[in-house]
Amino acid sequence: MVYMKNVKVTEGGKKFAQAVVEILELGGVKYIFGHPGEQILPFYETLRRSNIKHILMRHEQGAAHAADAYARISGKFGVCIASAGPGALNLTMGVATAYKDSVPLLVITGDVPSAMKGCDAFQEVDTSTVFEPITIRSSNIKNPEDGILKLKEAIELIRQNKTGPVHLSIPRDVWDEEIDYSKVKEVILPDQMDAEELNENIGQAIKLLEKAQRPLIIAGAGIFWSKSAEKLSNFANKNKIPVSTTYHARGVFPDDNPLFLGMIGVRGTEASQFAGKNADIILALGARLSERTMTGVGPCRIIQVNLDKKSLKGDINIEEDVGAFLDRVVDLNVRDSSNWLDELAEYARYYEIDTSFDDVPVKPQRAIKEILDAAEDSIVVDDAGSHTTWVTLLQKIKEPGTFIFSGGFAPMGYAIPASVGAALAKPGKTVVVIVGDGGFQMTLQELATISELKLPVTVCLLNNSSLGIIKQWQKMHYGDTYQVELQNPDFTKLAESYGIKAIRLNSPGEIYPAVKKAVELGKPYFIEVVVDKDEEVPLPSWFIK
Ligand SMILES: Cc1ncc(C[n+]2csc(CCOP(=O)(O)OP(=O)(O)O)c2C)c(N)n1
Repeated sequence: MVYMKNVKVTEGGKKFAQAVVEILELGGVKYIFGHPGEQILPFYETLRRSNIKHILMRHEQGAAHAADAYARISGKFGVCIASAGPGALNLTMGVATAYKDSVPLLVITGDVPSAMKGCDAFQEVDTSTVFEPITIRSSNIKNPEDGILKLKEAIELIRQNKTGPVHLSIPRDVWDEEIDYSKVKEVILPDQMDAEELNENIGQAIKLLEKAQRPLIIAGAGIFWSKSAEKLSNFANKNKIPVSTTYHARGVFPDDNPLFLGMIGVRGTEASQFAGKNADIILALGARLSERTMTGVGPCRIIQVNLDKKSLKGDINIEEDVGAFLDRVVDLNVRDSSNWLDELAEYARYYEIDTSFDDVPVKPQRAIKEILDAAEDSIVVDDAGSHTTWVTLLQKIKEPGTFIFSGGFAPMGYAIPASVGAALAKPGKTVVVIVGDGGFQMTLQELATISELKLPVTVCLLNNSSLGIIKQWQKMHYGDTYQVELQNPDFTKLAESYGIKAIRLNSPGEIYPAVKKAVELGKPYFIEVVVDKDEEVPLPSWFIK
């Protein structure tokens, strides 16, 4: 049970919209990413006079992706808003993306006036039913008192547990209603795992870890959310336990630590795959153990520590923040496992990718290597497509929160709007976007947002005139391609029309200096690289079905 202490609301004759703004201000919200509409206008009117800056995205999907990226980079929760019906439904792609990767988001949508609900009113849709499967909680607000309670609960849920988006749907009339504070109930969050069960499971986990002969830690993004990267390093170093990370957790354990084995799962390194298949005990910390990660895991006992109850599937489950768990095991001493470490030393922790091609059109792996080298001090935001594989295989990550991508839901079109949230989350840091020509055309309208805010975002568009990864799958499964060639516009002219400086590159030697220069300028910049349309990404044998 958790009682929310930190958020107070000034009492007396206050409209709900005003109270919402005050609660958000007190909750430390600096930015709200959104797009207005009739049913949320009272809230916009109040926002106009607040300290919170509203970022006008050009599509609600962009608002959700920007808020998601803001959260992923800052480690705080993101906020996105939209109007009723179409506005709300446009948010869903971004909300689902955040849900899949357990990103804390507060999602607020307007709704038709209470009296019209259920009357098939203009723009009416049962938003909560739509949002229910893609949020940890979705509520229809009935009155201001209920709204205050649900908002405080939402903030507390996402701030403390950080396991996904919470949605509130607020009818137009409720925004303007005055609150009767005597009717506002106390916030009570559902209990987490029963304390007795938790202690028993922790006891069992410690016993197992103490006698492990071939232990492996799988570190997930929960380490980032709980800001426990240092605790993880201390624990692994002290006990000499090797560490693999999931796709999302890249950066939570230093690439240059000899205990680091690289990523595990579908894109796993040799060392991680071997360790996962041969470990006797796996300690999964803040990882949801998706089917993609589990392709790298063999028969063994799994201790899973995760605040997100829905992801617990280990032999011993500990529903707890990973940082709190690591505090509990600080004195633990596992057996000497030097034989196991010697065995693992035989296997590669990095991918061997040849990028030395000088061909024109440029090979995508060469282009991406040049871009990543030039972006080494920037936040890199990646989209979904064949370029994602090259980025995954080539990128070395120094610290958490410097690389984000569209994750477990993997929508094309994530990267451009996400760059807006990423840039605002870390002022002073530059952002480099890597996106394909297909994904770019799904959310390119956010170039307007980037340009208007003069954000230090360099967009690197890899133009292979096709939906590259789908083309590759079609060839592999059906021997031919269908509906995957793209007739593209002149991308540089398009970017220039948004007021963004743009260039097109055709040869490999031009890429590094161009990206470096763009990053140093610290202004919106657009670089199109024309790449080989027939180059395919390597597929690991366990990925080919
Ligand atoms: C919104 C959405 N629609 C469809 C897909 C399926 N899909 C995944 S990657 C891809 C092609 C991406 O093409 P492009 O952005 O040009 O990148 P490339 O593969 O060529 O590097 C498609 C259609 C998806 N992930 N998301």
